[in-house]
Amino acid sequence: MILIAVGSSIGSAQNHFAAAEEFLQKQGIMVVQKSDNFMFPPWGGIAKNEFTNAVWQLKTDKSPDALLAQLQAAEDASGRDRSTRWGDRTLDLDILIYNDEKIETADLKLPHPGMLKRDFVLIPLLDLLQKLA
Ligand code: A4P
Ligand code: MG
Repeated sequence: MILIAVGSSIGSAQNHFAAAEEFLQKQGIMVVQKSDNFMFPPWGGIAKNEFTNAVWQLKTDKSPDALLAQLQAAEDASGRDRSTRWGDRTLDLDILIYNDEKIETADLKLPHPGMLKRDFVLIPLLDLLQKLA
């Protein structure tokens, strides 16, 4: 199972999420199930806006690295400004798990190290798992 965390705190999250789904589909990355969208206060002390967060299940033959590159391209297409880590963003797409892959490189950590500590990941994740049950 491939799961990603989806987040937005600048502009219309609905629009960014819809554009991301279409972008990924064109690259052969299918969104097979989506949690509801949930609103959360900004976490981490740097972002200032409210976030919309969700978790999506994907289906793709792409490797973890190739998937990450496409997620970053989708973020770029939304006008993402990367100058501030943890800052507000139009679109953030983080890989949570990619089957049972364990990866610890500078560019990709799997499973995502913060996923079990963040309510903005866990609550959408539970919603998604309920939909899959
Ligand atoms: N990277 C390493 N592992 C992964 C992975 N599993 N998935 C690297 C995606 N990327 C991964 O990410 C920084 C680098 O992480 C990338 O170059 C990639 O190679 P980024 O998206 O450019 O920057 P970032 O998102 O600011 O950093 P980071 O550490 O991913 O931050 P988070 O954890 O995403 O936190 N509050 C709420 N309520 N909701 C949010 O979604 N998000 C953040 C950002 C802060 N506060 C939030 C939220
Ligand atoms: Mg990120």
